[in-house]
Amino acid sequence: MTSKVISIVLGGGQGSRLAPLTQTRSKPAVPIAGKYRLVDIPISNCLHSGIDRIFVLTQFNSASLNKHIKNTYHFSTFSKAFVDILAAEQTPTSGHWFQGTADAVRQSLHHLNVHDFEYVLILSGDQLYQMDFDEMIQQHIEKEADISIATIPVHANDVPGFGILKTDDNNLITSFVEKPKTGFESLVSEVSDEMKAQGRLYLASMGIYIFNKKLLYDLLENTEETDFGKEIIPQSIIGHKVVSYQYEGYWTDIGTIPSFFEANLGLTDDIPQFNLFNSNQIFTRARMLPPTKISGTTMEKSIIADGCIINASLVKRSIIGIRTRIGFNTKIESCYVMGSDNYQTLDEIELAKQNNMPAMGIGDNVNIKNAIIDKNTYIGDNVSINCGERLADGDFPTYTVVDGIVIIKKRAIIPNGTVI
Ligand code: ADQ
Ligand code: ADP
Repeated sequence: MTSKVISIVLGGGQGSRLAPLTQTRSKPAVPIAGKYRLVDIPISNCLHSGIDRIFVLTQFNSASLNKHIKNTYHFSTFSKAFVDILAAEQTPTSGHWFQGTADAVRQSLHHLNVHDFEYVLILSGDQLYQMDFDEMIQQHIEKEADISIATIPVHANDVPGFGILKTDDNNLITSFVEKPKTGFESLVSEVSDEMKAQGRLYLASMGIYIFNKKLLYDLLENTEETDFGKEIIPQSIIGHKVVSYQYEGYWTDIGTIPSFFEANLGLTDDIPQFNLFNSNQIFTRARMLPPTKISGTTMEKSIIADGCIINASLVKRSIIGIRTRIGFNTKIESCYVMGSDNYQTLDEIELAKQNNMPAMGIGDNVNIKNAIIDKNTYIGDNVSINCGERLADGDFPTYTVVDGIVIIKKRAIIPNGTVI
C-alpha cells in the first residue's frame, strides 16, 4: 500500500523556537545526535516503512540542506524514489512565504500533480520517534477513513502544547481542540491501563496525518485556511471520517531548545528511549571520516561521533559531534557539542596559538556544563561556560541562554580565559 503514498515533511516555519540554532540554517538541517540532521528522522521512518517519494518543505533553501539531501538519499535510476526539497518560492499565483502548515502544503500541490498517488502522509520535521507508517496506512484503508491522525496519550501538563481529541469506540474522532489552555478536564479519554498508570489520560495529535488525495485537494483549493492543527483538522471532523491511529511508543517533540537538548542528552542513557542501535537505523550522509582518537579521558555515558581528537580529562553525559577537537585537562558535562565541518591544519592551529587566539574546537583547561556548542566554534584555553550559578535567559553576540542552557553560536570565537 505504501506505493500509493507520497510523503510531505513540514520542515519548519521561521524556526524561531530553535533559535539561535536556526539563525543561519533551516530547521531540517539542524544537527542531532552528533552526526545526523533533524530531517533524517522523518525520512528514515518513511524509507523503513516503504515510502520513498518524499518532499521536504522549508522556508529557507540552505546550501547545507541541499548538499545533505543530495549526498545522502540516492536511489536507483530505475525506481521512482526521490527526496526533494521544496522551499517557499514566488510563483505567478503566490508571492509570499508559507503562512502555516496547510498553506505550505497548498503552495506545494503543483509539485505533487505529476506523481501517481492516492494518499498523502504529512509529517512534522521536528519530532524524535521511530514509527512504521505502513501500519497506520493499513488502518486508514481498513477503516475507510478520509483522514487519519496519529495520536498518543499525554499527561495533563502537556495538554496546552498539543491538539487534544476524543474518539468513539471505533477510533472515529468526535472532537478536536487545538492546544486548549484551560478547562480541558472533559477531554479525558479512555486509555490503556499502562497509560493510565503513567497519568497519560489525554489523547494528543502527533501532527502526523494521512489524507485521501482528493479530499486534501478539495480542502486546500477551496478554502484559505493556513493551518492544519488550528483550522483544517478541527473543521474536518464535521462531515468527514477522521480516524485516530493510536501510538504508545517513544515520541517527543524537539521543536524547542530545552526539548531538543534533553532529547539529545537522553540518547546517552543506559537504555535510551530512542534507540539508535537497532536495525531501523537513522540514515544520514556517509562521510568517510577517520575513527575517533581519545587520550587520557574519563568517559561516562557519552556518545562520540567519528573523526574527533579528544584529550579532555572528563566527558560526561554528553554528545560529541563529528570532527570535534578537545584539548587537555578539559571537562565537559551535560553538553551537546555539534562538531565541525572541516579540520584546521597543524600550521593553522600553531598560528592561532602564537596569536593568543583559540583554534577550532575546544581548548585546554576548559570547563563546560549544560551547553549546546554549535558547529565550527572556537573555544579558547581556560574558558568556563555555565559552571556557576544558573544564568538568566538572554541573547548575546556569541551565545544565547534559554532555560539555563547556554548555546554557543555557530562559528563563535570565545577568547582564552572567558567566563560565561
Ligand atoms: P505544532 O507543532 O505546534 O502543533 P506547527 O507549529 O503548525 O504546530 O508545526 C507543525 C510542523 O510544521 C512543525 O514541524 C513545524 O516546523 C512545521 N511548520 C510550521 N510552520 C510551517 C511553515 N510555514 N512551513 C513549513 N513547515 C512549517 C502541531 C499540531 C498539533 C499537534 C502537534 C504535535 O497543530 O495539533 O498536537 O503538532 O507536535
Ligand atoms: P551546518 O552543517 O551547520 O548547517 P553548513 O553545512 O551550511 O552548516 O555549512 C558548513 C560550512 O562549512 C559551509 O560554509 C561549507 O562550505 C563549509 N564546509 C563544509 N565542509 C568543509 C570543508 N571540508 N572544508 C572547508 N569548509 C567546509
